[in-house]
Amino acid sequence: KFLKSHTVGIVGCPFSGGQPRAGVDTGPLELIESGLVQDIEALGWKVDFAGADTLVSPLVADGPDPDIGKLKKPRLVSNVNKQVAERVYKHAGAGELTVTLGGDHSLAMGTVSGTFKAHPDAALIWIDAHADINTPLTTPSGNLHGCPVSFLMGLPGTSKEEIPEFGWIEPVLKPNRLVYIGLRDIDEGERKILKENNIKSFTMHHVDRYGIGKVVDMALDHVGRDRPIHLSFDVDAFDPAVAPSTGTAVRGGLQWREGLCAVEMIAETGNLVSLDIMEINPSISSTENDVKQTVDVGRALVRAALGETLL
Ligand code: NNH
Ligand code: MN
Ligand code: MN
Ligand code: MN
Repeated sequence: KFLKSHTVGIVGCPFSGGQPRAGVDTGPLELIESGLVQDIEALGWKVDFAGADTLVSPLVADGPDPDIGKLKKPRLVSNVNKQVAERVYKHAGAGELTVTLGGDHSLAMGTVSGTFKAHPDAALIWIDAHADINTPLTTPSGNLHGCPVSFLMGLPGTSKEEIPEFGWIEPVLKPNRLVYIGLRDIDEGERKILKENNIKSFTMHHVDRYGIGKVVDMALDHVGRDRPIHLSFDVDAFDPAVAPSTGTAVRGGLQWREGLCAVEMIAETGNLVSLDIMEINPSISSTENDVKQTVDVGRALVRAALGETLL
């Protein structure tokens, strides 16, 4: 409906500056090397990807980058995301289904900006253990991977006047176009923001209580079934037993089939225009198998989004 061709545009973002743990920047390459492009082609999609040597850069700061208030590496995060937004817009504007491989979740500043520039009426579905809606004023950690949604919504503390370093981000996201699934680790300030802005949030409690199918149906009903969808998937939404190689694993998450079923249902609407796979960190593992399992679930999410299990 919203795509002009049966083409997947891949944006690889080897970036870890939105959080403190090294290794998440190697996520995109692991996914590519695992055979992701071949997976996509096998499902009958064309792939628009210039190769593993064309991932987003720069990966390091090009000058001093002191904290702004509590925010860590603010200029680096901003600069990388501005590039990501342009890359995503190039694909989304051409009518491709954009798949962005992270990298840490601060990258959603760029991916959502790029998608919404091409599809201003889009909805954002955020599947994550965390709400990532801290503002520069509420963030307990200063890690920008916990803040992207607040910038996209233009919450207090994120305006051009207050923080010109992020002035390129337009507040494109309305609270009623956003829905969360999988939450179970929410900061105090975030809880307040979610309530005050009436943001629909399906926590793990709702998944347990209603089942994932009903939850996704309610989520789609809430944002509307006739608009483009950007799905931002943080692999820490999964239970640590399913996706162990990630920086901030939280017990009690989605099982393998629950996460995939959610993505399949979103794919089934025919409205998916943009997908983020975020926070795979191959450096975090207690066994060799942990990394393989986490990369496998990331690949499976992409295939599910492209209709693998829809006959
Ligand atoms: N809420 C915490 C923070 O803002 C943790 C965010 N960590 C994530 N988000 N992994 O998905 O620092
Ligand atoms: Mn393209
Ligand atoms: Mn996240
Ligand atoms: Mn998370």
